[in-house]
Amino acid sequence: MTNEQQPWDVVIVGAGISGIYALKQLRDAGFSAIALEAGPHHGGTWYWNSYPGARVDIESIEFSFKFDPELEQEWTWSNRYAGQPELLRYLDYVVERYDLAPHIRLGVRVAASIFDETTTTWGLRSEDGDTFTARHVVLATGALSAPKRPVIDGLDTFAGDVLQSVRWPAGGYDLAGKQVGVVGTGSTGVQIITAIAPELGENLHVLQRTAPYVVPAHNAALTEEFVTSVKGSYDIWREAEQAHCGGFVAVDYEIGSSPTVMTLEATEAERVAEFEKRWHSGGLCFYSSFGDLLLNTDANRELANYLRDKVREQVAGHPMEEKFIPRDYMPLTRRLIVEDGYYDAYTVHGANLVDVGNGNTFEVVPDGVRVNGELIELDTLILATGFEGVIGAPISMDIRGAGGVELKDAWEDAPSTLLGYTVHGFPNMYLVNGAGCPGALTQAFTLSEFQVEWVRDLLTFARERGYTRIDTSPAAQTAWTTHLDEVLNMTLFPTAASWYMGSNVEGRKPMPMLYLGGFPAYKRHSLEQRDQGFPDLAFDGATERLREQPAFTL
Ligand code: NA7
Repeated sequence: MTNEQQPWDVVIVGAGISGIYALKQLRDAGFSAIALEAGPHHGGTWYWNSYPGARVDIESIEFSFKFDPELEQEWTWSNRYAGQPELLRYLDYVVERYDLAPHIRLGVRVAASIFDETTTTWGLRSEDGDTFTARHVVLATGALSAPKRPVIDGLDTFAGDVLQSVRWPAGGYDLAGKQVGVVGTGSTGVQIITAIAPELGENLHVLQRTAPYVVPAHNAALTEEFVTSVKGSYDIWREAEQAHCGGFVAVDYEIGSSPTVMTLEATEAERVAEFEKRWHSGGLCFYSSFGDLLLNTDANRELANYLRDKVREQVAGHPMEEKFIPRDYMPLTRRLIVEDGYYDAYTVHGANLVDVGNGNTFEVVPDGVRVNGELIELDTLILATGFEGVIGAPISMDIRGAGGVELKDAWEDAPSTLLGYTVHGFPNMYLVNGAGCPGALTQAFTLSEFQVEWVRDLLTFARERGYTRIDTSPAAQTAWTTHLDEVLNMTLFPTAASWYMGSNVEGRKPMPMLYLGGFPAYKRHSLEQRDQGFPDLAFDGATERLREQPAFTL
């Protein structure tokens, strides 16, 4: 047990992409800072998700830091979409290059963080009883770090091995000769199924509740010519990312653009040509297609029909053909799934698709699973059942702000923040890639870099003026939360049960958690706040400088 009692200027919780960058930026700005990381290695998502087939769904040349042009030139990605091992090597390289490892405490899972009014510090305690004191706390705990424990009858009775995708055994797991069930056909399940189907064939049983929309990645080794061209024009790529709604822009190895007309204004031929272009490019670029796909049900239906036809082409003649066709949600309202060769798992390798949704009964028993009373014997059950997204990590900790108010109580109905950075009543605490920002919908490096630099600027502003306590204007927090809700309700996102809405967790009603106005609008609001001297933050209790009627508009 360690007792690092001196108040650090900043304790960062989490050493994934945003925690690593926060450590770099805050130390460079002269703050004493450490990062506390629950895992035995830094890397966050890219450490924990070591399951077979784990790979990023945004192109590697974009899914990387932009803050140091030298780093961009030094690092060369091998594949269009980097696999988990390569992404972890990249983060290792960053940690080593900027000498950050001495400032990361590994194996420290923060259990509690309590604000002390008398000293204006946070006291943090780990599950093992280590304690730390900090003037400021940055929660860089990740949007997808708290695994969801699915509610499945009999799950605890299973006699075989249960593997959770996000806690894959560090030394690997030998699937050879085993009967294996996979629960979950989101991005994670689809990657696992595709990776293990060639080895398992008909010994693989996919327990699907909802058929997904899967688009190809067209992953490939990057050519030297392409890498050279990107390295010669990285500034142009990065500028385009900053202006893009989701912070990533590649379409078919080039900086893409969106159609100038809306879906239903285009002719049928133009629409199909546009969708085909994105299908042949591969990846998430459907998000930057017609501007109304996430706003208009009729427009979205055009894409749904197109994607359903693409699925049908791939499974035509399969006895379960109809079960592969996604019908239960509108495409893009849950993250599109990017994978090459998913349907080959069934049509070539013979994996079994088992429908556990649509009113079918599904329970786990000691020998396997029973679906509609019929036993499927299994040795291993893989849970790719998702995460308690966005708020899962913060509310799993005992975080208590001024007056002992608990964060999980303050956020009981929905998380409320100012611009996704601060929470009223929780002074000197900052979120990065958490609730209230465009996290999950903006690529993680773009967003993390921007948010971390904003927090750094805020702390520098306060230090220069001798302020020690920073709290949030309740009126501004309400205004931001209202704006976030209004923007969300302009979109189709609320129609889907998804981790974006918190409604993938059994028993939880949908709640607005993310800002859907796009990264450029988010940036504008953040920079206005910073450049006007943070008019919605109270420094050392001085409330008279706060804006009286804060408002946010698109
Ligand atoms: P997701 O996208 O939340 O997918 C979870 C999957 O698990 C999904 O198919 C769920 O079915 C299924 N699920 C969850 N609970 C159950 C129960 N109780 N019974 C049967 N099936 C269940 O998580 P992922 O990890 O795949 O992806 C998360 C993000 O990581 C993704 O958006 C990318 O950004 C990367 P459902 O569809 O709810 O019927």
